[in-house]
Amino acid sequence: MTLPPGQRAIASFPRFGLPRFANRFPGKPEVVRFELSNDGRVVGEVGPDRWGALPRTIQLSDLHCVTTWSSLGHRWEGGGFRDFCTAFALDQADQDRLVVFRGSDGYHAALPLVDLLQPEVLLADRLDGAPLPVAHGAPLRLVAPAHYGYKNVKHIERIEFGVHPGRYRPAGPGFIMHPRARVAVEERGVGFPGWLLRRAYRPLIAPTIKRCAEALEMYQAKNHSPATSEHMTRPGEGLP
Ligand SMILES: Nc1nc2c(c(=O)[nH]1)N[C@H]1C(S)=C(S)[C@@H](COP(=O)(O)O)O[C@H]1N2
Ligand SMILES: [Mo]
Repeated sequence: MTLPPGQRAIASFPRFGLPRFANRFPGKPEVVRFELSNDGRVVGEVGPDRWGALPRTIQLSDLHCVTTWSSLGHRWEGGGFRDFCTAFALDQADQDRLVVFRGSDGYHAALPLVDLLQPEVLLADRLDGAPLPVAHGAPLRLVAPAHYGYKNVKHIERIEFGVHPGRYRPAGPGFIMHPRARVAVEERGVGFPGWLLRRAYRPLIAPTIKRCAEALEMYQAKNHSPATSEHMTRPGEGLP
């Protein structure tokens, strides 16, 4: 089996992300609830009822992190993105416009609508036969397997349609976030060749995995026992 250029398979599926978001967790990971906006106007909220009424789909795919690790063969379940757009009558006319996904940890990323309307793009609430765990983006995450992990936003709390490309500022330093970040053509970043970014990123993998795992352990120690479920984090709690 061939991996995309510059990627290496790892046996595990680590929690991963920009270190500055590693200590932030969703307030209510068991409930899908997010806000929808179009062209800057809030058009409504999608809660468990509306979400539960959508057609469901299952899909197998690999996650490719820009730092070069790939985790293979995950079974995601949720709503197909195209079905989602149809069900909510979202404007699909200008496919160069961005859709911005915002996570409750403060992270965000955007893709042009044209990339999101591909059949394999999913809003996932289940992974490998179980509810999506916090480590991998509960309650809801984007699965866009043709794009690097950094476009696959976890803990979604807001989706913004119809955003003009000139109006969106990426979450990290500019060179990190390619507007499309297609794995097959190695759009790892902006302004630097893929081979250089591979070399720069590889040493960051092990310490980032460690940092993300330690933060998750602390979160679980605080939140996981039923006796303390009253103390589930509220939005903003525990932020640095
Ligand atoms: N909300 C949020 N989504 C995020 C990130 C993050 O830090 N916060 N990191 C991204 C990066 S860089 C990667 S590689 C993947 C990792 O997904 P995983 O933790 O399920 O392995 O999530 C992406 N989505
Ligand atoms: Mo990543």
